[in-house]
Amino acid sequence: MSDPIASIAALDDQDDALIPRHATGEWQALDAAHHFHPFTDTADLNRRGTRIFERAAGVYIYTTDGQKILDGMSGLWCVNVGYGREELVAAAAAQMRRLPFYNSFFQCTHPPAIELSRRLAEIAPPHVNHVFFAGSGSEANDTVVRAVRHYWASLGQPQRQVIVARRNAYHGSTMAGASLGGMAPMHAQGGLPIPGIVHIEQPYWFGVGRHHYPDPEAFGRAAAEWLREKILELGPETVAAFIGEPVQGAGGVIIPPATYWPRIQQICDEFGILLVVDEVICGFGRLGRWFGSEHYGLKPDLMPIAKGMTSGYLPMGGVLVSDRVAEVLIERGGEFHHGFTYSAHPASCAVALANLRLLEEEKLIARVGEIAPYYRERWLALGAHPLVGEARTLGLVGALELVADKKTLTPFEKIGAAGTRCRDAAIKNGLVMRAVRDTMITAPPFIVSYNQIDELADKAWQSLEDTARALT
Ligand code: PXG
Repeated sequence: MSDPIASIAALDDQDDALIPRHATGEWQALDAAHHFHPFTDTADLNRRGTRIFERAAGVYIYTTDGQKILDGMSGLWCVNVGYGREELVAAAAAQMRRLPFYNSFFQCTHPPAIELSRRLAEIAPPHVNHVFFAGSGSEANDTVVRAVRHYWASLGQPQRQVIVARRNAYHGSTMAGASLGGMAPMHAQGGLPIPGIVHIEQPYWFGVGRHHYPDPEAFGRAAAEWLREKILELGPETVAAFIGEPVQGAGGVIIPPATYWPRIQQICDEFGILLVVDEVICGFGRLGRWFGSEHYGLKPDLMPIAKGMTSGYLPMGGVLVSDRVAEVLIERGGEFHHGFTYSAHPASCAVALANLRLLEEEKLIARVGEIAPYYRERWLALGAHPLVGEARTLGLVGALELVADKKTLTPFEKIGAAGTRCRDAAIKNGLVMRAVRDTMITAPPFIVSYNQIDELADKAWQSLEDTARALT
C-alpha cells in the first residue's frame, strides 16, 4: 500500500509564504507567544509544550515530528468520514469559486442553503421539516434558548421561560450554551448560568446512581422522575423545555439506562414542555442511526446539530425544527430577531451536502452498526484491566472508568490525575484517547477498519498498563 503521508505530500501545494515551515520547537515557541487555546491553563500548557499536528489521512493524524497517531476521537467527535476526503475538499473549492459568501438575511438565499435544508428535512424524522443554520453547536444552542422562549411568548405564555438541563451536560461555550451545560467550572467563570436555566442530576449510573440503585434500569426511571419533581417544584406553567444529549459526550460518554429516555419523553408530553435533543455528537450516525433520537425512539421538538454535519471539514451548526415549533414561529412569531453572519455559509453547506452524500453512498451509518459489535467486544475486554471499574460502549463511542480499587470500585482520591496520565501514555503509544476526569473515552471515525480497532484496543491496553505502572 502506498504511504498516505507521501501521497499527501505530493499533493501539497501549500504556499510556504502563507504558512512557513518551522521546526517543532519554533512552532511551540510562537504558539506560546501568541495563541490562547480553548479550555486551557495557558501557564501550564506553556510549560508542557503543545503537540503540533500538520496533516492527516484516513484515521491517522501526523505531528510535525513525524509521529503517526490513530485518532480515536475523530478530531473532536466530528471527522466521521475520516481525513483526506477529496470529495469534501472539491465541494468547498467549487463553491468558494462560484459564491464564497453571501448572507441569508434580507430576503436572500442561495442554492447550497436551499438544497441542504431540503436534504436535512429528508433525513430528519418525519415531523421535522425546517432548519435554522448557525456556525457551531454553541450557536445552535443559543438559538435553541431564544427559539424556545420566543415559541412560548408567541403562544401567549411568556412566563414559560425555564429550561431544565442536566448536571455534567455539555451544550457549548457561549453564554447560553455554557448555561445549558452543567459544568460547574464553566459556571464559576463569567456569572453563569444565565437566568431561567436549572439543572437536574444526570443519568450516570456508575458515577452517581449505583450506590443507591444497584439496578441501572431502576436508576434510569428514578433519574427521569427528577425531571417531573423539578417541573412540579418550579410550577409547570413556568417550564419551557427540557434539553439533553442522547448520550452525554464531553461529560464522559454517559449512556443512560434504557428506561431513562422513554420516561423523559412521557414527562415532557404530560406537561406539554418542549423536548430538545442535542444531536451535536450523536447526530449523523455516531450511534448507528441518523440521529440519537431514533436510537432512543424520541420525538424531539428541536434538535441542535453541528460536528458530523460537515465531518468537521468546515464549521457549521444548526437547529432542526419540528412542525409543532415551526408552525408557531411562522404563523404567530413575527420576526425572529436572531441570526449569524455565517448562518448557511455557502461553502459549509456544500461540504455538508458532499458529506451527507458520502455517508449515503458508502453506507457509513450502516457500517457503524456493522462494526460496532467488534468495537464493543474489544473495548469491553479492556474492562478486565485492574485499573478499569467499568467499560461501556454504544455505536462508536466508548468509555472506561479508571478506579483506584477494582473490587470496591473506589475512585481515585485526586480526580483526573490518572486520566491525564493515561491520556499522555496513549499519545506516546500512538493513540488519541480522551480523558474526562478519570474516564477514558474514544469515538473513532466511521471508516475505522477491524484491524484499526485492534490497534486502538491494543494501544489502549498498553496505555492502561503504562498508567498502572506509573501509579505504583
Ligand atoms: N452540544 C454538544 C452535545 C457538544 O458536544 C456542543 C454542543 C458545542 O458545539 P461547538 O461547535 O460550539 O463546540 C458540543 C461540543 C470535548 C469537547 O472535550 C466536546 C465538544 C466541544 C469541545 C470539546 O469532548 N462538544
